[in-house]
Amino acid sequence: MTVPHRLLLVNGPNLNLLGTREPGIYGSQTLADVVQLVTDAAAAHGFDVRAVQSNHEGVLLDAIHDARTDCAGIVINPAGLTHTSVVLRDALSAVALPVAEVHISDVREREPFRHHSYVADVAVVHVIGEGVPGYVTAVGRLIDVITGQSEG
Ligand code: CA2
Repeated sequence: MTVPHRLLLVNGPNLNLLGTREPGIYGSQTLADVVQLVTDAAAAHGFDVRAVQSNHEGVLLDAIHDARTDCAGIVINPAGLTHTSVVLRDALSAVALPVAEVHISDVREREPFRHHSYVADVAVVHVIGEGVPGYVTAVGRLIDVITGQSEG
């Protein structure tokens, strides 16, 4: 079977507020900027992008399940669900696509409750604390995994 040239970009709860609040932590770029950057980075490698952001966990789970049929990998910033959600982790594990986990801020340097990620060990790429440009780094590294140029 040929590998689809499409990535799913998932942004979790509250990331619709990017660029409107807390610029000291998350910068001033918006969610629309993130989607454009990821779309352009993927296009440079011949991939297109389906983007979803939701404040509802079930919507994110459905999008991840749907990716099974037509995506080659998933770039995800699970936001606060990173630290709480076994069901999100189970969905990512179930679809068995390569996953890149992105965090804009350096969660390792923040409150202790942000230090654990339920997603970390189902992801093959981790980009943490590089700001919004970290999404672009994640796309490049994930596509290297998909195309067999890297183990992750
Ligand atoms: O650093 C990240 O990317 C996070 O995933 C962002 C989450 C946070 O819960 C994680 O620990 C780290 C928060 C997303 C909320 O985004 C906002 C953006 C602008 C203003 C307010 C919230």
